[in-house]
Parts: sequence; structure tokens; C-alpha cells
Amino acid sequence: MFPVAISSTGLFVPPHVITNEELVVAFNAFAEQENAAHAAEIAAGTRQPVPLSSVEFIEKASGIKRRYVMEKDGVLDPRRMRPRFKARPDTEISMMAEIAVAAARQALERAGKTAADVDGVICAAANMQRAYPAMAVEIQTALGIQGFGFDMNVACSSATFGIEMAVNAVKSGAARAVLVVDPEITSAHLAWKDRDCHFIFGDVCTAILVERLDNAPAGAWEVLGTRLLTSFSNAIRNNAGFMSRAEDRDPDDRDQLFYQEGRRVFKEVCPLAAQHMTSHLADLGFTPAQVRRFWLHQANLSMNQLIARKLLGRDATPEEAPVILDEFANTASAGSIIAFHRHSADFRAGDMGVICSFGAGYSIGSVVVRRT
Ligand code: CO8
Repeated sequence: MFPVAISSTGLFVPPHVITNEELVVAFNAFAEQENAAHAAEIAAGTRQPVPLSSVEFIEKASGIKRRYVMEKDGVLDPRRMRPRFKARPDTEISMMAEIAVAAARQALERAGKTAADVDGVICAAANMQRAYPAMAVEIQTALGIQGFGFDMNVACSSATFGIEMAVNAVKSGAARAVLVVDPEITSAHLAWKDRDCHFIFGDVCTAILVERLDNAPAGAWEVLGTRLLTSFSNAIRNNAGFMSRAEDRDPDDRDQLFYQEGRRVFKEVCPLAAQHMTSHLADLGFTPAQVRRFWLHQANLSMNQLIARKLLGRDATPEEAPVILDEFANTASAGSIIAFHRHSADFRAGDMGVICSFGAGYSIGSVVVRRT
């Protein structure tokens, strides 16, 4: 068995920003347009009006202030309310692969490595843009990596679950190094017309290079342990899939996009995530108090504050549980990795931290790392 490290991370930030103000103006224009079109039914009481959204609610309920997206005009067009992507011919790199290659190149460069040092690519994300060929194979080939690639989806926990797969491959000697990439184009499966969730998500891509510790650069992050947990729940779902066509479903049917019971998720997932990290740390011989930083999944600010309080028995400082969702919103599996990418340079050798994701499934994944 080989000791394993996270050598580096990479981050692709999409070209467009949507502020809460812009988002709410577009949503409210859509709501007013819908309500005007159905004024008679609303007056007759046979239809509920679309309620208005507000910047104050979004910031207070979630902590989100803006999000990055691959395309914003379609999202902000009240007659459309979804991104406008141009279909690419099969001869062109696909969008998910393109942003994954950008994040992966940055991770390789930061570790001083090239494609020749890597044996595999795992594309781990909450949704894949096609059934096959696997996104990972396209990304692997575009990067010039010899070896293997495969896709996996555990929603918001895809990245941490992907890290565990990569760690196992490197630990066993099956691969010298594996790149985990998390291209999250959440804007294409978010229900922008639903006031309860239209503000939640943003697009991004992260990459993580997992290597044998003896090959990793100075300052790499030794992986002390990984732990995964799943427990089935209908509280966060998206029913779109290859059977939708056979079911004569409309792509706009509400259940063909992200939907959730947000309050229930909040109540059920917070204790699970705190318990998961506490028991994972205990089995490695540590307590939460010995951890310098928790890079938590970024879904909701109060959720992270509550989890950190359950872990530490007091409020966490911004240094102990850094927040990036104000800038990025919820980026599904990429959130905890962005937090790690942005807030880890100040660690000294020997400092310990935990990357933890939680989300649909339910799924929880934790990765305990120590700076070398
Ligand atoms: N503007 C104004 N008012 C609003 C709005 C709005 N936009 N939305 C709701 N309200 C109103 C409601 O109607 C309600 O009114 P009333 O009290 O009169 O009924 C009131 O505000 C309160 O509503 P909620 O109870 O719903 O509000 P919460 O305080 O619970 O906040 C949140 C809602 C922010 C959604 C919160 O519940 C939350 O963040 N929960 C956790 C969610 C979470 O972590 N989900 C994880 C999902 S991510 C994942 O696993 C990956 C999925 C794959 C990615 C999908 C990409 C698209």
C-alpha cells in the first residue's frame, strides 16, 4: 500500500456573473408576465399566482450574493429562463470536457506535473451532459493522458466520492496519479422559474490531483483517511433520464429538473454531516478541536454554521469554516473543493483539515488531510 496525497487543485471560473439583483429583476418580470397571461384563472381562484422573489430573502435564507454561469442572457430572459447553449458538433470538444480540461491543466501546472505523470481521470459531477462516451474519456484524451477514465455521479458528494476512488487506485498501486474533475453546469438543470430554488446554484469546475505521496510536491496534502456514507432520500431529486422520452415527458415538467424540500434537507443533513465527520476523525485518533479548518460543502450559510457549531461546540470563525457560496452559490460537488482551493495556502506543515460534502442521495463524504 502506498501513502497518498492531494498534490494540487485547479479551478475554472465561468465567464458570466449573475447578481441577486439581476436574477430577481428577471424572475419578477417572468412572474408578472405569467400572472398577466393567466389573470382570469387567478381571479377565478383556479390558479395560484407566481409569487415574487426578493434579494433580501435570498441573502438571509442562503447567504448567496451572486453566481457564475456559462451563459446568462437566456437565464435572464423572462420569456426563456434557462441558459442558451449552442449545440456543438461531435467533432468539437463538449462543454463539460472543455471546462474540466481547463481546471485539470491548472491542477497539473500547480503540482509541476504533466499528463505523462497521470494514469487515470474520474469525472465526478451531479449531472453528465450525455450518456456516452464517458465525459472522463474525452477529458483524458484531450489532456493526453494514457490510461483510463470513467464518470460517476453522487450529486453534491461526487467530488469527495471521486477522491476516495482515486485514493484507492493510488494506494493499491493501480495508478501512480489520478485526476478527479468536477464540471458542474448546474444552470442547465436548475428550475429558474421556481422561486423557491431559482437562486441556489452556479456553474464552475474544480480538479484535484491525487498522487503517491513519494511523487507529490513539497507542501502536498497527505490523505489520512476518506469515508463515505449514503442513505436514500427523496428530499432532493431530479427525475430526468433516458426513460423520460419513453414516458412522453415534457423537458419542462417540474420533476425533470432539480427539486427539493429545502427545510427537510437542512434538518436531516446537518446532524448527519456533523456526526459523520466526528466519528471519522475519532477513528483516526483525532477530535474536531485538533482540526484547523473544515472545508464544507457550500449549500447554505446557516447550514454550515450549524454543522460547525455541532462539531466544535461553539461558533466557528471564518478561518475555521471558510465560505465561498456568497460568490459562487451552491456549485454542487465543487463547493467544498473551491473552499479548499481558495483557503488552504496559509496552512503550515502538520496542520490538519477536513474536506466534507453532503447532498442528494443523501450522500456524505469526508477527506481528512494533513499538510506535508
Ligand atoms: N423570495 C422571497 N420569498 C421566498 C423565496 C424567494 N426567492 N423563496 C421562498 N420564499 C418564501 C417561502 O414561500 C416561505 O414563505 P411562507 O413562510 O409564507 O411559506 C418563506 O420564504 C420561507 O421559505 P423556506 O422555508 O423554503 O425557506 P428556508 O429558510 O428553508 O430557505 C433554502 C430555503 C435556502 C432552500 C434552505 O431551505 C436550504 O438551503 N436548505 C438546504 C438545501 C440544500 O442544501 N440542498 C442541497 C441540494 S444540493 C445537492 O445535493 C446537489 C443536487 C444536484 C445539483 C442540482 C443543480 C441544479
